[in-house]
Amino acid sequence: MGKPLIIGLLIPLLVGMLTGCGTPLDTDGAATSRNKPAVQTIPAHQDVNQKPTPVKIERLNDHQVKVEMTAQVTDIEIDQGVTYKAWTFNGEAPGPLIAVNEGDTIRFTLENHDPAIPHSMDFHAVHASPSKQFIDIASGQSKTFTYTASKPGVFMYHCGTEPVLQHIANGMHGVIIVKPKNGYPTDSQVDREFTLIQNEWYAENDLDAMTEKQPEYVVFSTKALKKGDRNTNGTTYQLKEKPLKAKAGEKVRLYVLNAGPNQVSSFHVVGTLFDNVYLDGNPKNRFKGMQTVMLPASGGAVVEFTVKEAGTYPIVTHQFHHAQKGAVALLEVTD
Ligand SMILES: [Cu+2]
Repeated sequence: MGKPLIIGLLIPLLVGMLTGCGTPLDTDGAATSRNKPAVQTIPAHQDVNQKPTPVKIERLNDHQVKVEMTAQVTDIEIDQGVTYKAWTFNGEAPGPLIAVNEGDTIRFTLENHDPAIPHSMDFHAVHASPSKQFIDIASGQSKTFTYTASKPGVFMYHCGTEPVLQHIANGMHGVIIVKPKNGYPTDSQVDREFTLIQNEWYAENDLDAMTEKQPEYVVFSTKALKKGDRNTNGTTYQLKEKPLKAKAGEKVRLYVLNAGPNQVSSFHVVGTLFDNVYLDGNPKNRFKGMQTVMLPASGGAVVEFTVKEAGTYPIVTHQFHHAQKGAVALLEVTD
């Protein structure tokens, strides 16, 4: 090896050491900029607090349903005394419950009332081309889409606008129940039913915290299945302070969804075993005697259990660091 070659190799190395422009630093720099949030705060949202807009669900005929929703910015209480400027569907977080029948065609309209940014809708309950049917709707615009809910179950819906993590974590998620054509085999045994949704809240609109998966709170909420049911946002311990109620000996059904966006739910009801679990709410996915149901982010289930005697039954995610952050509900059972 001649001198010129050694010098040729040494010079760039020395220059790199002196200027700090070596390969490792370049790689680091690139990784950091890739992970930087595209949007950190939206100054245009600062003074916006749009009051909730009731969802419109109208049956057009035996197999067609019209659903009209809004994307909007609304303050949501996520913990006692803690308000979050949430990005929402209809001013609720989680968004309103949508219930349709298996085989229904959904004529869905989303109006974007957000003064600053686009939003969209991704229904997990349908087969659709995302690049045509789940597209962004600009601020102040509205669009209508048509698709069919061909499979029964308990499904997630969410905003799919980039960065998706930020839109979901800021509140744009909810549950759509597609009722099975022939019902569940256990329909006649069920005395009481509720919905229960788990989701995480991060430091307000902080995409770094969302990306690092460090939730401030993990919460349960319930959405009204029928008139008179409660309809809540995702707030810590609210269903512990005001429990769900049942009578001793009853069979209770829960439609559960883990909206995430990042964490798994190990869904468990203390003091009982599940008589039946229908994973993702499909009657064909039936399991017996389970203690805990694992719900991936976006996963749903129908769970049924019998409360044999009076008492207070905690409903938790058995990932207890999340129970510690707010994900505990109670079922109060009386004689
Ligand atoms: Cu959005």
